[in-house]
Amino acid sequence: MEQQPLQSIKLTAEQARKLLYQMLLIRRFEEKAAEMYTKEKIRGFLHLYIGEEAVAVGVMQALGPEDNVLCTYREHGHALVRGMDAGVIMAEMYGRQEGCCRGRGGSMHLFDAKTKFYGGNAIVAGHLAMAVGLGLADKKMKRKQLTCCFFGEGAMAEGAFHEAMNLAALWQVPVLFVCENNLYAMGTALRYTHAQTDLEKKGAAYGIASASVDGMDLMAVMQAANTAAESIRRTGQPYFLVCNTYRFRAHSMFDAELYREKSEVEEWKKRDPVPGFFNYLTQQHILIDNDFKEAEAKVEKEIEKAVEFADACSLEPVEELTKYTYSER
Ligand SMILES: Cc1ncc(C[n+]2csc(CCOP(=O)(O)OP(=O)(O)O)c2C)c(N)n1
Repeated sequence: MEQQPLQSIKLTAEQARKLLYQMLLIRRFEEKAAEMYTKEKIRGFLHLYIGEEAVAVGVMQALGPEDNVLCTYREHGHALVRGMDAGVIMAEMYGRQEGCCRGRGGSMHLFDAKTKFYGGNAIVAGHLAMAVGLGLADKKMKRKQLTCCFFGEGAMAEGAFHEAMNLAALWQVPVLFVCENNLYAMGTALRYTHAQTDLEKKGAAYGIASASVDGMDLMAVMQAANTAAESIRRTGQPYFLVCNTYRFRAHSMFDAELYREKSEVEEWKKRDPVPGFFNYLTQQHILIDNDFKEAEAKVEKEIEKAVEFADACSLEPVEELTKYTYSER
């Protein structure tokens, strides 16, 4: 499907500052998380979103507080943009009881019912079925909201993806499927796992309205997400959006990155979505250099506050560990 021209979105300086803040917040939060991981304050798994920020920020602008959001385990950025507190997220990653899941979920399982942020899901493609369920519930209850489900292209090689797409199309549920195509599923390149590498065609094959967009370009993602959300709200039918992006860091903190050339990563970094967006803003005379400095300073404070909060949080007492489980047995 053809994208509409980018010029159709005009940003005010205030909107531009908010978007720039969100982009920088994700970038710096993730850098800090990596640092805290090497200091062993964060343990277990940690998957960074650096390089992919324009997707979460861009898509989230098309959503309202009533909409449901589901993500993969690479979800810190989405949680931040959705409005979860950076300190509470950091505390969760530290495994502290003041975290959003009392430290029991960690980095991969952020969850916040208040902002309708339904994970943080570690099973590849598992949450697509949940998204269809949420969409079906909303449809049956005649609620107007939509469900937005982010997933990697690796999920599209799973049976659960095809089952979810089939049911979404069959039941006509208001779900926005957002594929964050960063070209690699752990160490496996797209071309080794997908017979059809034009991913948009997989949504279209189920009769679902489908489109692709440059996921390194925030303005383009916003435009595509607006079109998608508008289509779902108007028709009540699902929509499939592929955002072509790239992760600048390793799959997780345990990855020697032997499956791709450093030169490839450097090539993609030339299209870094954070400076890319800021350059667009200055070229369009929407913001000036000082706005970038101000956004950086504001983000730095926010992150410092988050770390201070997490550092001051406590571990759950051992005798409480079986609390909040489904069964006492
Ligand atoms: C059902 C299932 N199979 C395998 C895994 C192991 N695994 C964790 S991440 C991952 C790669 C997923 O890649 P992709 O969906 O492209 O997302 P990305 O990590 O690139 O954001 C795999 C295979 C898993 N978590 N769940």
